[in-house]
Amino acid sequence: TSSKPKILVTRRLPETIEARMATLFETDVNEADATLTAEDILLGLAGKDVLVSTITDRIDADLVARLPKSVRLIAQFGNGVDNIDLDAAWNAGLTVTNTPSVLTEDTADMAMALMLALPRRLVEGTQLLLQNRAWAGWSPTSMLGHRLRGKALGIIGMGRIGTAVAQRARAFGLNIHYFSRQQRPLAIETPLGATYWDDLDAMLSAVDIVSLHTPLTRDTANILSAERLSRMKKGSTVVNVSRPELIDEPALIAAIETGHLAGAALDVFDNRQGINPRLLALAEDCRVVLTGHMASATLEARLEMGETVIVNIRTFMDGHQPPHRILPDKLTARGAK
Ligand code: 8YV
Repeated sequence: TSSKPKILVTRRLPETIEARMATLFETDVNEADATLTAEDILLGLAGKDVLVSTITDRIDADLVARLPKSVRLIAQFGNGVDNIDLDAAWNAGLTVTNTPSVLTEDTADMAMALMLALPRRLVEGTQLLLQNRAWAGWSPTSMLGHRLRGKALGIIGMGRIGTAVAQRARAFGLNIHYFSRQQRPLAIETPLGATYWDDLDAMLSAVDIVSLHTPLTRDTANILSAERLSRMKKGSTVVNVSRPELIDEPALIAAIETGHLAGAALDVFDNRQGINPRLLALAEDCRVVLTGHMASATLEARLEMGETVIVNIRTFMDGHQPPHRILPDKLTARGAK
């Protein structure tokens, strides 16, 4: 038997990453690329050292309790780890790592793309041409949208991604407001021209666009509750490239239907029973822009995420502290969904 670390990879990864993993580790990849059941994960992990997981793997307390003793590391291919019951993992003596930083800029780009898509009617403009198979030609009053410059953007969660969004938003002439666990140091805040709010409700009633950049934890679940959505300005919008559970989705849909909110641009939405038909109807009406969890979906980010997973595994298996270990005091673990 080889002394190489034995790893189970639950989803297909870019070819070059799988190839590198295959040379470095005894690698078992879920070729089917469909989400594995808990039973399949357990079967696949027999005799393994490492589980390479993604957001689609639900690693709850029950699964953690049943993991083979040989498994000591959960190396998440991804930044958010809300699919993992961190408390259970830590209590079981497991190390958990993630792949932050490498997807920050791409995710922030997508937030800007969504932020622009709504007021500049990007999807509607394309659909119109496709439906008519023709263009009616320019007119002074056709397809008027709204200017982004000068609007107030409220960022919820000013970590790496929130800060990258703020940098971009500043270049677009937005006035930046943010709510975060802590105020950014002035050295960061000043160049961003950002206003810190310690009261989320107050910020929500002052901004035109709300963009979510907080991880999903026990504390942040439903952070945009029905009550909070009702505090938002009439005609304002929501952008979400984080997690669906941060928003009371039925309340968001209702707020757009009644016209209280002008719309939403969502890269993440509740898909447990498929896309809510009312959300689809709003998308058809171009008041909602929908994409399917694409914010970090660039080849470049995926390759760097893969490399980061490899570094985490190698350092851990060499007996060192992996660079992207998630420490128990870092987050309030929410536990697996
Ligand atoms: C990843 C994400 O693709 O990194 C995250 O938190 O949401 C996604 O962009 C996914 O998590 C992969 O596990």
